[in-house]
Amino acid sequence: TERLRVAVLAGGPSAEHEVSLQSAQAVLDALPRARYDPVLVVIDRQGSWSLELRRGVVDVVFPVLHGPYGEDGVVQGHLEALGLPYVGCGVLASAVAMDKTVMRRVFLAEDIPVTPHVWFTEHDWNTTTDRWGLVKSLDWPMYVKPANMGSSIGISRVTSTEELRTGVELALRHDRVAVVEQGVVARELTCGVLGDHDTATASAIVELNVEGDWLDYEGKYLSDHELATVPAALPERIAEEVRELSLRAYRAIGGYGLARVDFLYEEHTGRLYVLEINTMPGFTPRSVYARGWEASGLSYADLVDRLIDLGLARSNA
Ligand code: G1L
Repeated sequence: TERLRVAVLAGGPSAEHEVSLQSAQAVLDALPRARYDPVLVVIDRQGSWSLELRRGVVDVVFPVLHGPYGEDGVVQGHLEALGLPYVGCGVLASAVAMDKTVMRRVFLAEDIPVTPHVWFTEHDWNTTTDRWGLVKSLDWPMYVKPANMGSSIGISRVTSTEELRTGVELALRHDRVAVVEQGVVARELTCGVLGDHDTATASAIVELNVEGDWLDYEGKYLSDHELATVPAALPERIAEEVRELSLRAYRAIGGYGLARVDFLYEEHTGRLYVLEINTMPGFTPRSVYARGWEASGLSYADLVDRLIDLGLARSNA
């Protein structure tokens, strides 16, 4: 039987260009040659593709891209327009997950708990006569972020009105919308989701044993995380709730293929908050996503296999 031609799409006009190339190599290495005939397609920093993709040239595309363009639905839409099957979430889920405010509004509409926060536009900030009023529902410390979560730049932890002002100004240099989140002291958990929109399942839960704040947030999840506990030591009732909320969050954004859902667990109140859903999580064999599935009995090679099958199944639907 013919081997499946898989284009692994990597690079892109993003700060994480190099990370993407390294991860793409891990995906390439994991593809069993008996079933797959892989080709690496590199998008350079200017946006040029090393190989033009069209039907007949490849059977399925595996995007391994980071940030705006790769992760926000733009590439997914491009592949849809070309009529090419691809792995992972579609246009809508990718775009929703990329915008912190839209993601939270979707979660709130579905009664999925999120941390207290507010959002406002650059225009709101510059025209209000009461800037303090914009955030008065929140307690210190607060985290100020650009709404578009393409990267970890533009984020600050603030503990006074003066720091708030500089933090908002920094965030608004990266996006026209800023989000201010209330800091919550809590354990950090993450859970992998895999499958189609309706029958997806959730992996073992991973705890990130990290000091302090969320400033290096992306780095914590992207890098191979030595300080992770797999599976997390949790009361069964909490573990069940994490898995259930993960699947609800996935369905709320219209997820397909995979996503990683990150949580805060406030131990003293027993409260769980969904921090975010990531449609293109770190994906090397040592990533928290892969390790969660490994603890659930799914190897990295199985994971890649399953994702490719799902990508093909969607396009046949
Ligand atoms: F296509 C998948 F499976 F959905 C997929 C693709 C890429 C999942 C996760 C990733 N991750 C990335 O591309 C990365 C840039 C975050 C590096 Cl691992």
